[in-house]
Amino acid sequence: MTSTELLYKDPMAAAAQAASEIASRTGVASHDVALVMGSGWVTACDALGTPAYECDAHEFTGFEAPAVEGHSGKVRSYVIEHEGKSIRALVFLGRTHLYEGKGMEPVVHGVRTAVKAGCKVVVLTNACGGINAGYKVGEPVLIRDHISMTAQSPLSGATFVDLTDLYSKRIRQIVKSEDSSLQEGVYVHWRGPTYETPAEILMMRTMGADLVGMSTVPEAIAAHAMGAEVLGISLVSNAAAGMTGEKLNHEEVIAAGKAAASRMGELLKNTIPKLV
Ligand code: 8IG
Repeated sequence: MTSTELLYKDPMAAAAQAASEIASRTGVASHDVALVMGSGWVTACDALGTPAYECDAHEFTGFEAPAVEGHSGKVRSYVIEHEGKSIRALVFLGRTHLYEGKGMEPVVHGVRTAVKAGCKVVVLTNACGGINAGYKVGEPVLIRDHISMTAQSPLSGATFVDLTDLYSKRIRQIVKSEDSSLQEGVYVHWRGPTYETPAEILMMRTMGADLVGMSTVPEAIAAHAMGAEVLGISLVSNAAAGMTGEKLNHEEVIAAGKAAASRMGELLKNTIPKLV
């Protein structure tokens, strides 16, 4: 059986296999915290220092080789020293999205691997559209709760997992004590790859949504179901459709990420040791 076949046939076995490969390749028997860096967040990693180990994600079981050469996700292992504590962070640069059409398994394989590798806390970052008019472009917002508009779950079978504290209140409080200017919001998962219409954004706003994006929710559910605590941080990269009269463009998203990278990097570096 190929590594991709194993991913679809037995996703937990594929994650356990990838985790043991990561342990032997990095020489770190158990990692403490996982970070998934979404678009715009990759440069925030610079604040974490020099990685102790880095390779292409597809070298591990269940992670697919890139469709376009040079666009592979990377896996890094960091040692973060802070106030006498030493934390091992497993960092995924880039993620698989539901809109790629490969199903749920590749979308949640990174976080499942991370939890199998020992991570008790999973930090999910993303770039998103801002629905709440109180947010500025370039502002990081903590995810307080979500609304799934994909009607898809990474779980199947009679696994009735409670999601009332999916985005850990304990962790949100620690992060806010580090930066009291951080706001919180409700994140909508939209499959994409198209952005929303203005009418869809009005619907979401009416439902109580603040942020909208195409990731994070399946990973949060998969990590939580395995017993990890989840932190979600969204970088507001554009005003959602119909909010300003402007069209959405990908360049704006990249620019917002670059502008906010150092603030977010410092935030991650200072908070991560306090989470575990
Ligand atoms: I960056 O406005 C980014 N990702 N669904 N809508 C959705 N995803 C996004 C958006 C947005 N901006």
